[in-house]
Amino acid sequence: MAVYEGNFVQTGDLHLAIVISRFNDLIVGKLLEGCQDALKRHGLDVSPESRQVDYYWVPGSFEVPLVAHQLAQSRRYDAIICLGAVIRGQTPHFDYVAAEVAKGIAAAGFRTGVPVIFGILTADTLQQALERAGIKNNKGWEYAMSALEMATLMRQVAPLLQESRNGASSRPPLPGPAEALQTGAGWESANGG
Ligand code: INI
Repeated sequence: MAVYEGNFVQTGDLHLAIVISRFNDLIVGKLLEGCQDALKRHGLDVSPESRQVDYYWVPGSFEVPLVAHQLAQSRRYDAIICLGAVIRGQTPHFDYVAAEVAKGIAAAGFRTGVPVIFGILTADTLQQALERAGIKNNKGWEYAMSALEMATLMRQVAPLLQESRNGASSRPPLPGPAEALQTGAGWESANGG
């Protein structure tokens, strides 16, 4: 058995990007503060001179996935944190904006293999958003912790993929879907057939 998990201590050589939506900047500014606080307390340099953390500003949450996807494709970063706030009371198209942003951020991660953290706060009211952005707790902290955990985990997962691509895996690969259909392998061998 092997257990792989991320950690919050091997942060010295991580490179992160934070994509920040300006819309609802009262809320998003607080999320950014929480996020920076967590990163700093885990050893990352978040200063303006930082070579570890870069900041990318976009007009609204809707624009976040495009930038996050391109940054992930650049392969410069171990993780990308997306920050924004979509508040139901402020827009009749809340559901469209929130759903598109969630889908876009998930796609950026899936397509590139780089962790892209969903730090888009969705709330019914401004009051609720404020509570989650510092009054009661600060979700920005959680988003930063998720980024560290995923970045350090993926440093362990990525070599497995590389090994299997090089044919150097210590375990024989399971057949892929097409191969399994052709040969009937997979289900039978897994079940003693
Ligand atoms: N952008 C947000 O980040 N949050 C919102 O609540 C929001 N509202 O209410 O509309 C919002 N709209 C702007 C949107 O993200 C785009 O920037 C804009 O539509 C231009 O593409």
